Amino acid sequence: MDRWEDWRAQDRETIVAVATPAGRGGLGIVRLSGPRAADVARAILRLQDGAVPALAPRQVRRMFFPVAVAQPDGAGREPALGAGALDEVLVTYFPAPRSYTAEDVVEISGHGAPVLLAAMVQAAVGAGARLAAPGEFTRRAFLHGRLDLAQAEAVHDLISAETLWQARVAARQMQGSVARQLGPLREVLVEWIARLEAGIDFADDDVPVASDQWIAAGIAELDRQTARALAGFRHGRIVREGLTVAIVGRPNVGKSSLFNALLASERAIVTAAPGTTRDTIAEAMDLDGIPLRLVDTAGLRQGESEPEVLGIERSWQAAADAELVLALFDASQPLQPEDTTLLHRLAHWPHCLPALNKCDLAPRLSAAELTAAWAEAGGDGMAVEAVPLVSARTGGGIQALRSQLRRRCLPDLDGNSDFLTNARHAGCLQELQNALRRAGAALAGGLPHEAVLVDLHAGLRSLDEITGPTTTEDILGVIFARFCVGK
Ligand SMILES: Nc1nc2c(ncn2[C@@H]2O[C@H](COP(=O)(O)OP(=O)(O)OP(=O)(O)O)[C@@H](O)[C@H]2O)c(=O)[nH]1
Ligand SMILES: [Mg+2]
Repeated sequence: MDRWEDWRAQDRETIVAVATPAGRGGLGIVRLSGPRAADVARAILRLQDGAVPALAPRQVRRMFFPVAVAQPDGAGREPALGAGALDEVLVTYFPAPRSYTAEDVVEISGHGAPVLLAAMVQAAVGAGARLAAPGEFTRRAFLHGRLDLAQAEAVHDLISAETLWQARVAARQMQGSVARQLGPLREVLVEWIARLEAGIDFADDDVPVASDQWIAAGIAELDRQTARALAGFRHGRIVREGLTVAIVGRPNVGKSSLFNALLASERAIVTAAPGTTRDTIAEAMDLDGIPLRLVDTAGLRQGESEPEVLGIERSWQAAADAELVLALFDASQPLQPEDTTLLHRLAHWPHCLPALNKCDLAPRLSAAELTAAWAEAGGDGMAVEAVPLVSARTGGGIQALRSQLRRRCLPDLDGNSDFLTNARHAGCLQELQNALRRAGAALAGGLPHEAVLVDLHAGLRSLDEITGPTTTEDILGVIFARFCVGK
């Protein structure tokens, strides 16, 4: 039996799982889905008078989970309330197809004690349900056409979101933003395929065959659109995975102090002695929705001891690994030789932002002097007013620095949250682009249109893998296995 058939057979079973996270909570939800969901709920729940409850569609009903169901102490004994209720629950019944899975669904909301929830699941299994596999509820929603694949994956992203921004992007994708974004591209691709097919089928008739020049222009336009969608993925990946910012500078300029100020926590040790930080420290922070990994590093100078030299090597490694390097200088002292060395080393790095700290003290190094030194070292023309001026001690300028970091991380985002965030989707688009380029090359090489069509069809399959209709079972298996049980 192949996996599709296997899944369809499983669909006829009724599944059960705890939908709320493991652990204690005020409330906990047991979810049932499948043709027998209502029967199973009726078998394990009772009304206050001990009667078997009726389930009204889309209405919340108060019921009881009887002790006798949780601990049946004799065969054939009717689960009456007599000995009492283990829990008082609220039950909602969503008949097919207007439910999350498009099957009959019952949600039992009880108190969030793990033993109680486990007993309810156990009772449901006793009444004929089966434990759900990870992601099985969402997989059923996909197989029944309630969600496309990109939407189903967005459910996982929403649950895993660590910042509100990520949640917002995932929520839009759950509402179908990926299909909406790629829809026009797909339409044009299908049109070209149809045109070429018609040209071949009716070659002997009077259907005008598109000129190679026209087809080539069409393919090139598709390629441009694909490239645009792929470019959006760079931002999308940042939203999804975040990025790393490393603070570097000579000893004592206040890197650890700034690290603490940005994190709003005394995470790193700060002392007046240069060479305090010996090893890199990384902490996660939320930069207005972008998950950021902030790295504090050992001060850069000619190391005096082996541990210091090793620490300095790690600083450079951290800088090399970071998407943005914040190069920190001390505004209360003139530029030191170590500062100049650092400027020279960083000047040609693509993502470096020089900044001035200790601006609460009498100034001995201005933003103008720093930008002049930066330019002299070979750095790109940096505007004097673009240099962040902060005081890690008083907190002055920290908010402005945060905004500037955000702009540097995502320069042209403008509140737009419609872009690809999923690496699998980007991979499919990359495949599409490769196919389009092969098609273009086939055409330019004078190959027959049949050969061009093979590539265009391959491109369409890649595009369709994003939202699902032509996705292979293997990919589906991988996607839904990442979900937690109960989703
Ligand atoms: N006045 C003032 N002092 C600061 C400021 N930032 C840091 N300092 C002081 O500068 C000294 C060095 O601070 P650190 O944060 O340890 O400097 P660092 O760059 O991490 O130093 P290393 O770990 O040795 O490389 C400490 O005495 C801090 O209190 C600031 O904005 N203003
Ligand atoms: Mg330090």
